Amino acid sequence: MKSKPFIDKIRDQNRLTLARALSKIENRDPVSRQIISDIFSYVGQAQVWGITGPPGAGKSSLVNHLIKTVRKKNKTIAVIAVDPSSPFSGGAVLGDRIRMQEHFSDDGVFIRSIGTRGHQGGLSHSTREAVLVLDAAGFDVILVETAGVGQTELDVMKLAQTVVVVLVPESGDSIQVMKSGLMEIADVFVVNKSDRPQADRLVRELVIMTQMGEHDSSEWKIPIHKTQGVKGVGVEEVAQSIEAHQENLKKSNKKERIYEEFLKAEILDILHEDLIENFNKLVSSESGKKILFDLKNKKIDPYQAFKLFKEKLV
Ligand SMILES: Nc1nc2c(ncn2[C@@H]2O[C@H](COP(=O)(O)OP(=O)(O)OP(=O)(O)O)[C@@H](O)[C@H]2O)c(=O)[nH]1
Ligand SMILES: [Mg+2]
Repeated sequence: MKSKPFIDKIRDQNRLTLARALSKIENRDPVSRQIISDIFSYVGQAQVWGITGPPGAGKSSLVNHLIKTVRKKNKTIAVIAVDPSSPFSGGAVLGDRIRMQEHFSDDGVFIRSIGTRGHQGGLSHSTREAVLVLDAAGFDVILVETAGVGQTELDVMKLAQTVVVVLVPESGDSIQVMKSGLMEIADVFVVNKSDRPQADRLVRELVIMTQMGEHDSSEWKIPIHKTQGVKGVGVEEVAQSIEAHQENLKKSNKKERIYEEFLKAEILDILHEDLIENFNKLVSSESGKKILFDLKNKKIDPYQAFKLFKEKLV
């Protein structure tokens, strides 16, 4: 019996095919270009949620309960846990496995982690392409979780339509939130571990901070929720705010703009990857070596060398 074509297996949400496709993408295997080309006509339907915040804030615990709210509505969900520090992946990291294991036998839930595999800069590229594949596969919601507050995490969050920023009382005051760049990307704030002291103080600070950022009464007002991730307290309200934000995006045409930015970023990443690859080939070729030789001997300066490379690259 002839096996089904690749795209049909993706559309069937065949676990093995999805896992293999995502591994190729994660490894930046040249095959991933063909994968994206095969699936692209099916993308653009999914809601893409991002969840970020300091390590250990309780994001995965919250995601575990958010999955339940999505499933209650009979919608399907794919979760991508992005782990910049880990060269290992190909499955969920151990902690996530434990925290989300109750969903592993549910066909409507797909969980996968993505590490760097030594391609630090390519993490948002891999994650974006993973989102494209899962979108084409027909998942209603794609949830991307990143841990940390660095540039990589902020870059990855750019691909989400709705970003939930999770903070905890002990992660410091709101000044640190301002400095970390989380303020600019947050559509919904969550103060998790609200069973601990100081949670109310952080909420009050966030209320003041978000009000300072509002200029226009028609603008989206960033909601602030108190939660307890392990028990799921307050998660229903977070899910409602995410839905409200998605509605707001649709009404204000912002969803279109976010999608355009998403696609622009994809082209830019392809351009970057392609240039680097060609440059690396060229620099070790005979003509590349000649340019380097002339540069070393000061026959040309770095900008002239760049021009010579550029002529050969395009
Ligand atoms: N006290 C308390 N502990 C919590 C709460 N939510 C999560 N935790 C605990 O916090 C720890 C980290 O939870 P995770 O859900 O793994 O946090 P995370 O943000 O996904 O962690 P990383 O992905 O490693 O950054 C676990 O030990 C949880 O049991 C909460 O509301 N209150
Ligand atoms: Mg986690």
